[in-house]
Amino acid sequence: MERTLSIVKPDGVARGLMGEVVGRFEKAGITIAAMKLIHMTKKQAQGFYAVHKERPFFDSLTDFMSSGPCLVMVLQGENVIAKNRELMGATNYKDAAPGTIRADFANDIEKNIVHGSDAPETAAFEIGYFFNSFEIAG
Ligand code: FUP
Repeated sequence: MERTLSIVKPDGVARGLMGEVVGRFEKAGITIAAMKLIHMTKKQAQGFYAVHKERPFFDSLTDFMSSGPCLVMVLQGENVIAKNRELMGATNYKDAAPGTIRADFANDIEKNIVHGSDAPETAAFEIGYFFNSFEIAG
């Protein structure tokens, strides 16, 4: 059993894609153990993406992530970190496999609809960033 953090980013929420993304998780047999809407401050977005603080896109990315509400979710299941990343598709929508969320809906490398943790250590940090243990079911 594994857990991962998923985010429908501000562009996905604004474009009405929450139901689409959640539906794909449900159809894939992934358990949603927690979910809530949050609107991050710039500081909170900078903390979330601290690993990218030296990258040229950091300022723009954290502006975007604090520009509107996000749907944050804890997904649970066997191999769910990899499964979620498979459903999301590659970071750059141009490289994303057909049928993935990013291939189907993204048209910008930064505003790419969804986020998913990439490893067990990052999943633990990212889940703890948004949820306490009482908020996670299952
Ligand atoms: P991912 O794990 O697929 O979300 O991708 P990364 O952690 O590598 O990047 C985090 C976010 O930074 C991406 F979702 C979008 C943004 N990004 C850019 O804006 N430009 C880049 O060249 C790379 C990433």
